[in-house]
Amino acid sequence: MLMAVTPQTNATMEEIAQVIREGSSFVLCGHVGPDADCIGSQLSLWHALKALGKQATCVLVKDVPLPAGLSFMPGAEEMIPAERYQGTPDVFLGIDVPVRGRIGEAACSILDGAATSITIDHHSSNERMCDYAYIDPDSASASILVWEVVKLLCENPPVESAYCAYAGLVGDTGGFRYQNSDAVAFRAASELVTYDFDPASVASHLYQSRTLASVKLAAPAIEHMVINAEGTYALSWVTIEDLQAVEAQESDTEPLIDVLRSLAGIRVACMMREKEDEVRVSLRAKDDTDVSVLARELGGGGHCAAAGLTLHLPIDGAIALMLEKLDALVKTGPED
Ligand SMILES: [Mn+2]
Repeated sequence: MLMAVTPQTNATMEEIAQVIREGSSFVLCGHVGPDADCIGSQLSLWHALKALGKQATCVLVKDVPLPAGLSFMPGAEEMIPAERYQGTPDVFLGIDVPVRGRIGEAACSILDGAATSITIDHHSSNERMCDYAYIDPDSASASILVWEVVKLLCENPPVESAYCAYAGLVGDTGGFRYQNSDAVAFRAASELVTYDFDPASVASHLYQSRTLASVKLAAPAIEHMVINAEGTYALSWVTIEDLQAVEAQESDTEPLIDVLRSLAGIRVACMMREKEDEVRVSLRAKDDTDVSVLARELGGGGHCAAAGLTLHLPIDGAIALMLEKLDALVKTGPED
């Protein structure tokens, strides 16, 4: 681990905890297209704020229901779309998100109205969105950073805070399978599971609760799969028609990239989803190949091993472009 926090970081955990202690009303917001870490890290802190008697609301960037697979987290039912939030909080908390571009207009105006603002995150970026920022790209999840703040705030953190932080960590490490599963992540996990909850229930909710439509979508994804001659990357896609054929929701496509990633020899997996007038692209690396560089080149972002982007192209054009970019990416080889 060479670098811990980013240059955008301008506050310690303790300074952030102090700003939180002084506030009385809070809005917590994650990124668009929330995942388990995004929801888990917000809710972990939300439960702590509630335990401290603070007024706190978790807002969703878009007015769409939470993916069904994430609603198991305690407090998820109380999250509201940002545009329905009324008022101006003392503190805006951007959690698992470092840039305004990923929180949407409604949350941006809450942020602008807040007396002060804090980012706790593990995505690197060149922008500082909030007054106070703690951003550690080496952290496996945002939730274990949030957990450190929770422990500074609460002498006895509520079990829900630990549960949600653990769920975020399991989500962002793929159940401790990805390269970000480092000693810090395992230490946090071993501490979190001392709280009174069943760790296996998190795995069951995240990995063994797929919809039938989602499992059926693996068929077209496998059918479309393209693997390069060297067998080092796999690309596939599902079309709007594929989704309609099995009555799938957008969130049903999430686990498909794991089908590609599971192939032996594959270094990079690329899963694409056709939408109304764009194509959503997910990239994953199994070695040190930095897929976030490619994502950023095409207007997206993310981490070294997990990144995403949106192409405003028809699906055929998007496939051709990604094949060309992936050829170039795997030619450069992983960093040593
Ligand atoms: Mn995250």
